[in-house]
Amino acid sequence: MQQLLDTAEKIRTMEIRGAGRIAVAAAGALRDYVKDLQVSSFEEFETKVAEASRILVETRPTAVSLPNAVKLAGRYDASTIEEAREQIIASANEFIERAEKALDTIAEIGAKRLKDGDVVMTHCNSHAAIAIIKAAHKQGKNIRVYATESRPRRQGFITIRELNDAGVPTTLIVDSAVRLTMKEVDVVIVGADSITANGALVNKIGTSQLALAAKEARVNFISAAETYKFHPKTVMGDMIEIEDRSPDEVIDPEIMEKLPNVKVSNPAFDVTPAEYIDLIVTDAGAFPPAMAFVVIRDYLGLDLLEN
Ligand code: RUB
Repeated sequence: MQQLLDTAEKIRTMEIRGAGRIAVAAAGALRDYVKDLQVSSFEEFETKVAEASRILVETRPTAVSLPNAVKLAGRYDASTIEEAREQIIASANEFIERAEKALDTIAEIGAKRLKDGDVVMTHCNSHAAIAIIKAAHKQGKNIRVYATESRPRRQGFITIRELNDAGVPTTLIVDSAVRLTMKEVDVVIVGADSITANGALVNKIGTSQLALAAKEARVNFISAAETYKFHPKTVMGDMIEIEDRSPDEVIDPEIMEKLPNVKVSNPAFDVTPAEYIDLIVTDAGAFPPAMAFVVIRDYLGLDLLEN
């Protein structure tokens, strides 16, 4: 259990972050927990797996990759402990493998949308978005990137390091420079934490500002999203919770102490409506956002709706 609790803590504190990474880490943690689980009855096994799944899912509320991963990794249809254990280990390994392959497929499909000489803007740090940029660069296309800083956690610094290491010419901008810079951009590529049944994109706070500026400048806006980032429960009308994080990420607590009339709001994600999105590049193909329900039904399965 300690290992699973450690992984949960790393997700909560964002030592492990990004929708894809937290999904893979959670699937691996559940698998390793089940491997060593000592119980005296099948009922106890079921209770303990459900409890471990809940702990992982409750670490962060917005990225649906997390509950989807835990459900897909935790799948079993067995009546003995040993059978169930084997099935969960196999399901988790299958999920992790699928997640890794998905990035390669997204890179391959997405790179076709980039032309030699294109200028790309990206936001925060998305492995799926970066996979596309790197693939196009590797194909010999001359790609330049504008990467936003992404306050308050500055995940843009991870992005510029990764692009630097790949040899992609990159310019860092502060978040408020997005609209001014958009006139030099050919395509925006961002990741996804969740995609709803009506094709809306939930991603790092500020993503919707890139989308607004892109629409105004007639720049294509693409989201790179593995199929496990589509949100099954939104089919039933469920709303996605936007994570509210600590004010300490935005302002030094000592400064805050001296400002008794000031509050800090620190929402971590925002929602970009479908009409601002030209294309969602997934491991099942590149679709317009209007196809989101079909992706949920055909590639995830509506059985994910069950608790
Ligand atoms: C990360 C973020 C990323 C998506 C997609 O937010 O919003 O754009 O998670 O990333 P945080 P990836 O840093 O708060 O986790 O493509 O790597 O899954």
